[in-house]
Amino acid sequence: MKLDPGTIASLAEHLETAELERRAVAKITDAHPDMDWDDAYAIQYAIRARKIARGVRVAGLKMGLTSRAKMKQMGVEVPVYGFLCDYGAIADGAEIRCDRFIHPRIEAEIAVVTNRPLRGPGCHTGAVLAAIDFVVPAVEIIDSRYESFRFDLKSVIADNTSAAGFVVGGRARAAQEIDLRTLGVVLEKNGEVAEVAAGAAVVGHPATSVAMLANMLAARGEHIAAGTFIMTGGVTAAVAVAPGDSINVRYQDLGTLSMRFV
Ligand code: 0L1
Ligand code: MG
Repeated sequence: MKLDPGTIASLAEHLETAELERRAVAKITDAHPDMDWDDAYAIQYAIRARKIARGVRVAGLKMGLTSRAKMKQMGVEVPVYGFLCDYGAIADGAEIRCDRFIHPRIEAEIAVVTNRPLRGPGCHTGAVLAAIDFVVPAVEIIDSRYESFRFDLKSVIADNTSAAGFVVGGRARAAQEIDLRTLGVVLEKNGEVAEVAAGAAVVGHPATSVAMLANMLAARGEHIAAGTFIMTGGVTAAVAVAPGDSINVRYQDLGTLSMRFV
């Protein structure tokens, strides 16, 4: 690690304050160009510890930058992970106030809930499929705390991978009932098709994304506990939303999620 504990703590406070005050800030690598991957995750974990200390509950985990579309959109090559907060849960069909966020974007995702622990290293797609209790459709609301969504990978990891909210609903299905790779997704914004994708957009298979998560956690001596809700990553590029926008995301075999931004 390149940053000392005091700097990690102050960057965690800086980024969390930006989130809570809905204020965009410069990417932190501008002031700390030497920070490394361990520093980036240390800042994210320090943000998580701050929230837990205030009574926030971790609602699940997320993988980010898992699709080619997202990697291309953001100019990066490696997936990242973060955590979801209880206060980010939004009901299907809700009206969502844009002033809760700085510059929200949405991503259509496939989420899973596990029914047994998953441990790396060596976790693989088959092990994940055996551990999925059910699959549900989800939409993530991302809201980078960085000005104009301009960041690099280390800055975005520290910023909890832009996590801001999530909508879950539709129809829960067993993983054996559906083919997660060919599962089609159509994202409509204001009645027009904005994005079309299939599950394979997520590192080839959404369950592979979960295996990658287990293997990344293993590097920190952690695992995915049974009963964990996991967003496997956007199948599409992120779509910007503004007051007045109405969103429908149609998932093959899993129903539709809807929301309106005000
Ligand atoms: O969930 C995601 O893929 C977001 C990762 C962070 C990058 C971004 O803000 O788009
Ligand atoms: Mg996402």
